[in-house]
Amino acid sequence: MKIAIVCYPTFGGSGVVATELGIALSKRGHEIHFVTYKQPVRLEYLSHQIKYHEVIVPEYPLFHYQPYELALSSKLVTVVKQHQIDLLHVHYAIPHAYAGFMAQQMLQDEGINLPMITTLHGTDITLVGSHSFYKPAVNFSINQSNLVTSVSQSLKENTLDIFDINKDINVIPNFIDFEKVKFDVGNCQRHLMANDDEKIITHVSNLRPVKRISDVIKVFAKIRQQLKAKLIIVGDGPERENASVLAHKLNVRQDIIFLGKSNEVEKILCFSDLFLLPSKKESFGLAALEAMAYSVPVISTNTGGIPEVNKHGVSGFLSDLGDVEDMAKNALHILSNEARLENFKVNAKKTALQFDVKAIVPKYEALYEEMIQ
Ligand code: GMT
Repeated sequence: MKIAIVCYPTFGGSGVVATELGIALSKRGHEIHFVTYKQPVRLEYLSHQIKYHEVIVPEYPLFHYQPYELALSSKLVTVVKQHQIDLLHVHYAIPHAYAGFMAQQMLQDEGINLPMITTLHGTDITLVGSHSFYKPAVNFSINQSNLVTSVSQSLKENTLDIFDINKDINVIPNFIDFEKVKFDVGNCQRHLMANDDEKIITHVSNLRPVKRISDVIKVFAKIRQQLKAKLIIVGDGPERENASVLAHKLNVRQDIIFLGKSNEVEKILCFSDLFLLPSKKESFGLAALEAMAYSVPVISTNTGGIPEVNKHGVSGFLSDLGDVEDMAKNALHILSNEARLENFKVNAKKTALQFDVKAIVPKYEALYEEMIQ
């Protein structure tokens, strides 16, 4: 099949999933066309099976807001016609499903049928899409999609609660390509980050308020009272400064390393002992799944779709939102006994293996087949 994928090309989970999906589909013989404003960060190579089409929005002083949806839908029309695209897969409803619908309409005018599948990722529903500024347009474009998927059962339920949806939502969880999960001893340089007698705790996110970075720091400070440890924070965002201030206040700043944005998270995960994800909302928690794939147990909240990924008492522990006491207690339970830590590491990986790309991608392919028939 020839598939056009629209996504955010940034470090966010939806862009990562869309990119990994495109790569996996290309390896299964499909021709993939990414249509977005920048080459996706995880898209390291282009080939005859993977192409990237840049959406350019020229600055024009009359416009206070440059019309990205307009440029995207026009670009889609061009790409679909030029490459005889069979179907369109948009990731993240805003504004992609909306632009996709417009492209469908324009193509229909020329007698071209372009089926569209929309994958809902989380904040497009729970944070941004539900705002009254966007809600009617998001509701409309979800209903106009030929097929809709969500990355967890929890997100499906949220969508049905918040919007007036008149179609079935297929749940297809996010995934990991285990062929890429390799421990390269040369790259796994634990000694650069911590001493042998220190545990390494990791958090990866875009440091937005929804991620509750202050809880990450508070949990770490409690752990640090009981054992030697370093906290590595990967990613950047608006809460970074507050996190640093709180770390000073709790007297743990010297044990925290802020690494900033990175697309080599595996180099950190390979030597991490524990992963913290105390999010307020999380439709899935791809960062937790990636950690588990590298045998890192997860201490998380029990919000949204996280319980569908992190299994309480198996791959880590789940706590109520904001219960930093419980999170620290669970973290210390895992970290304070080497045999127990090893057991959680093994089980984290086993749990993650249920989300192997090989099991998940055929589910998308089945929907594509259904759509183009
Ligand atoms: O988590 C983020 O802030 C990024 C966001 C995105 O849209 O890129 O992530 C959402 O989609 C991911 C991939 O499906 C999920 O793993 C995240 O849980 C989800 N984030 C939230 O629901 C807050």
